[in-house]
Amino acid sequence: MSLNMSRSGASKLQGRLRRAKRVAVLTGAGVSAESGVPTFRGTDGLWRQYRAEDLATPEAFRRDPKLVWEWYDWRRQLIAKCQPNPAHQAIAALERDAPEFLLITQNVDGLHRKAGSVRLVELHGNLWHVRCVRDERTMENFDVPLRQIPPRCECGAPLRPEVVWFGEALPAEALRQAFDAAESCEVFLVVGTSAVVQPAASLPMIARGHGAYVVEVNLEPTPLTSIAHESHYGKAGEILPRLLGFPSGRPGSDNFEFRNSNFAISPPDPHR
Ligand code: BJW
Repeated sequence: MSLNMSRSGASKLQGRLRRAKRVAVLTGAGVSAESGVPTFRGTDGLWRQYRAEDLATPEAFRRDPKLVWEWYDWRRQLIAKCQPNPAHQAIAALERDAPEFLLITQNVDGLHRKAGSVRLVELHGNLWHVRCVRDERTMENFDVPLRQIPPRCECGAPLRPEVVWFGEALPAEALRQAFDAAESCEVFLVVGTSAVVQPAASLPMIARGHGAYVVEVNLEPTPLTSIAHESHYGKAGEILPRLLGFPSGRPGSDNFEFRNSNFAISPPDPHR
């Protein structure tokens, strides 16, 4: 049962942000959905059409690198046409205002960077980076479509996408920064993730455990809803700019109201 109780009222987020020295944001596929990037687990999600075991594991790549690369080539072609949306832009604007800030994204599409985010870690890698399976060298590759499948390194060995598949370790430095931010931030904002994939899904719990004010934006309740101080249900591109006080995508305007989002706020915590 969710601890949140539904009632209309003002979000405390902007006040918390004004006072906060350290802010962290965790994003998932939902933040890019309005840019046209498919999510994984939604009604039209990738895992509804494809089996993760066939495409997003090291075993799948060893078994059939051509099939895996064809899938990534299709996604790269689709994502190459996508632009950041107001949710990406609001997060980039939030970073410009925050003394200490970290954007922790599970997304591999590169849209946060395109929106102007700088202080970010990509926990699950980047679709536009490739890695040699022989010498582990990584490089950028923006070929759309790919010239050959699988693409090859100068050394002749196949390249793989520089993304994190199930059963693989996340990039150590990115993970360290993400945990540090979760443990030290005063505000932790979670946007557009189903919060089922570990270890990313633990970060909001860790932040909450260390005293952060946790706010979630999603189309629907998630496993995080019960621990979030505020949950806002609706499209991130519509909710976030208003929630953060950048209704026209620009920082500084404070005049937003909760008209379209269903807003749930937790009961006050006497220990905070
Ligand atoms: C909107 C919206 C709108 C829509 N506005 N909202 C502990 C317990 C159980 C299992 C494990 C565990 N620890 C590890 C595991 C195993 C596994 C795991 O978590 N499995 C679970 C699924 C059960 N984790 C791993 O294997 C990880 N590795 C690991 O832990 O290694 C340990 C190790 C250590 C040392 C040595 C070796 C190993 C790796 C996880 C890798 C995940 N990879 C993928 C693919 C990346 C590459 C690619 O893109 O091709 O990452 S899977 C996929 O899921 C992708 C995503 O980043 C990730 C999360 O998905 P996300 O972003 O949450 O998307 P959705 O679709 O699930 O949700 C979208 C949300 O948005 C929904 O809630 C919508 O409602 C919402 N939404 N439109 C706002 N407009």
